Amino acid sequence: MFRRRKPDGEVDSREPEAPSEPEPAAEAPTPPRFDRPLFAGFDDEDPEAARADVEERLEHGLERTRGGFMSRLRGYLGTEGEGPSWDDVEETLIAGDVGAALAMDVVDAARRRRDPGGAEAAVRAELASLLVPREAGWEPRPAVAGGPAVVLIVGVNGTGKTTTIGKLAARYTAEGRTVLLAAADTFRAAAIDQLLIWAERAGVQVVSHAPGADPGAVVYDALDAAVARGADIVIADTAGRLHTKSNLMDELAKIRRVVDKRLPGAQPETLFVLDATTGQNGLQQAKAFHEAAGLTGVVLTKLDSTAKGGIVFAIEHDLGVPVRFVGVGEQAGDLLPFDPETFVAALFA
Ligand SMILES: Nc1nc2c(ncn2[C@@H]2O[C@H](COP(=O)(O)OP(=O)(O)OP(=O)(O)O)[C@@H](O)[C@H]2O)c(=O)[nH]1
Ligand SMILES: [Mg+2]
Repeated sequence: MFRRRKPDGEVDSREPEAPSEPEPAAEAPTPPRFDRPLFAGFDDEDPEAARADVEERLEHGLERTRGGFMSRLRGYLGTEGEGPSWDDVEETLIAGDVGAALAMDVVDAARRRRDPGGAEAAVRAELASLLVPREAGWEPRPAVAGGPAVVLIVGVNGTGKTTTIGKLAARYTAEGRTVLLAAADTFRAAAIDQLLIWAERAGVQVVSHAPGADPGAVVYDALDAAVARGADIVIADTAGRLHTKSNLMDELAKIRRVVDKRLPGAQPETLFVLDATTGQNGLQQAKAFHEAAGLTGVVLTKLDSTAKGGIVFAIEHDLGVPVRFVGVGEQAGDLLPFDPETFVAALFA
């Protein structure tokens, strides 16, 4: 089923529909789908409770990592007597996806530190120092008066882009913001339908064109619609798979030009979605996207599915770009805001 662009530039932004199912009987409009407590880290009411909530959920999401390389690491670092075998520490960091060069640097610096807190405190401090500084409570903000905040979600196929958009839409809606989604992954018809399903769950509108349509035109129309409707945030899904890698990068560059044309100075947040289970490979992809598209943040998905969460340190250190959220499951509430201190505390908890 194709969602066509109507004549005169009018945007087709219908509610999602099930492709070939018979029409369901008319139902009352769905009530608000999400309670605020579903989403971790709202801090307008009780910042301490919000922080504790994120920490608890993160510890749970990091269970595999904590039982995996972190458990071994803590075992080596806790050795009494003459101190740890630093070779074992280094190997364990590499096994946890911190990366070979970085693991060596961390160990060298930790040894030199002669931390009065011991080897664990030294490694912990060195790991924490790899994470880039950031403002607390970051969120996408409009850069142009009267315009929406613009978020482009990019990354290779299957990493969790569409799911992350669904989670973000639900989260920001629960915060009381108006979210509009742009179905700019027009490469596959199923991608549009998947976005529509998430949009329905979150109760947000989608601007979509037919499969195969120009993604730039979808984004342009979404920005138009957002301005007309006074939406607070536009989040654009983009293709993770095109015929060639250069097609993919060209398309992203074009989408950015379209944003600039429709909302000059909009400074879109370009969030790279990285599947934590792909480890150092994923990091190489991130670097390629960063060169081509200028990433402003990373969303690390499937952290719940890996025992090697050390990739966080490698990404931030190598890219110099902050992780903004981590995905710890497939449900709407399974996206946690990322805070370096909380993350390191959860790893070593
Ligand atoms: N366990 C877990 N699964 C996740 C997470 N995020 C996404 N997934 C799953 O990963 C799979 C791929 O997610 P999608 O959102 O379709 O990925 P995508 O990047 O949009 O994929 P393409 O559109 O094919 O490029 C789905 O089965 C999601 O449920 C996460 O944080 N944890
Ligand atoms: Mg997708």
